Amino acid sequence: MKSSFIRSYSDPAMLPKEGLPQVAFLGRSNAGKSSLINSLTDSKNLARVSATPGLTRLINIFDVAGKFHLVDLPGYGYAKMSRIEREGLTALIHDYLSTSKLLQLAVVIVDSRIGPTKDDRELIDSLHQADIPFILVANKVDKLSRTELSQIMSTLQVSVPGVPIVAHSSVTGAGSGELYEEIVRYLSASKA
Ligand SMILES: Nc1nc2c(ncn2[C@@H]2O[C@H](COP(=O)(O)OP(=O)(O)O)[C@@H](O)[C@H]2O)c(=O)[nH]1
Ligand SMILES: [Mg+2]
Repeated sequence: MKSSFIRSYSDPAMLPKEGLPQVAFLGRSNAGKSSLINSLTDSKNLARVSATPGLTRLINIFDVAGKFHLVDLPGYGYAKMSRIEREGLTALIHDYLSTSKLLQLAVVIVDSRIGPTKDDRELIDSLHQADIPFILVANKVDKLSRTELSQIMSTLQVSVPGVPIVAHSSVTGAGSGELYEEIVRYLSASKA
């Protein structure tokens, strides 16, 4: 799959108003978003995988196979961030979600070992309120036993009824094809 970095924006108002449909990737800092973007696009270093979380304040846009634009939003919920920084980040994310003309779908990445945090739930609430459809990714499932996996999957199904949930691991590659299929299926259905 041919994917490429397009550019970074610090201000959501500068994002293009015309072009391919956008799929926004959102998640807590350290939930594995960059690794997931790499595994989804079959690349080693498209989105930088960081061992120092909470350092990205930019919105990065990638072209995925000429089919859609993947919008990588800054990770939220980083503990070492000041309150002001945290609020700025939340504002940036909400600005993007409420002003983007091309946003069609969001992908919310949750660390399956931790489950949905307060920040994850708040984000999910704002997606519901803004009527933005989303797919939920239970990430890092390589860290779970079968029992733990089925527990977290049912917890998630109960908390977001009707939302597709993909169990994913960047270590094993599990779920990455499924996520891609879900995205493309959603985009082609909404075009019709
Ligand atoms: N076991 C495991 N570790 C992962 C997985 N995805 C990411 N990680 C690790 O989690 C940390 C954060 O990953 P990163 O992709 O930078 O997360 P981001 O902050 O959400 O972009 C890194 O140490 C990764 O190696 C996964 O699927 N399984
Ligand atoms: Mg990252």
